[in-house]
Amino acid sequence: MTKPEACIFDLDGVIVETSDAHFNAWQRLAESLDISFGEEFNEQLKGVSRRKSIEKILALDDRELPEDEIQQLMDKKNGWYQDSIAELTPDDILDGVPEFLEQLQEMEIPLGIGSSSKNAPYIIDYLQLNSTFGVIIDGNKVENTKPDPEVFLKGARALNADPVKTIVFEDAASGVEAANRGGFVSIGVGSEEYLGAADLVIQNFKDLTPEKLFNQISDK
Ligand code: B16
Ligand code: MG
Repeated sequence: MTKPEACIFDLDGVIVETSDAHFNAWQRLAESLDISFGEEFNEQLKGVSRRKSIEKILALDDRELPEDEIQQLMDKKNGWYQDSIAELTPDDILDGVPEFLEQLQEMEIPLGIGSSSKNAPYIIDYLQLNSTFGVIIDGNKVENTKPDPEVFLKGARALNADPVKTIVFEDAASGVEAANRGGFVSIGVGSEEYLGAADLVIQNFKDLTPEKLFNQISDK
């Protein structure tokens, strides 16, 4: 692939490792309801909204709860999650990511965030990345959660980029599916086992340069 028109990054699991904080908070909540789940099920919670996540957890036990209780449970989980992310600093940006972003900026490639998280604005502040991304589309700005492509399509539109010529970086199967459904070039960040649907899977950003990556992407 030649130089893309834009690059859109998922946040949790791509720029910063907050997936464990989500996992711990959901597990703690599930335990309080006598529901248990492990890492494999947790993969299904990555990239999807808070609402979809609690629905999936309750469905594990065919549990149906009134709306006000569901709301209270989501608030409780979010409180625990917010406590743990309040400690984030720029040092928590994942290895290789700052260098990779800098090189993309030097190439004048517009950059955006496409996250399902309603906490994305706080995380970006803690990481001091506000000026890096021209466009931030998060869970507060979309109606449909990943795997719906809305978050990335809104990002591409705001960056004035054609999805076919835009790269999306994602750590979740739901996010890779969203990128593919939107017609983007999808890069899975993590394990081939869960992200095999991506156009290309990378383990992380360590020692990766934009040139190396673009060369590895075969045209769709
Ligand atoms: P919140 P991403 C997603 O962020 C997480 O992967 C997912 O686990 C979480 O449930 C979702 O955000 C909603 O997060 O409760 O903070 O609104 O990976 O799309 O950046
Ligand atoms: Mg993610």
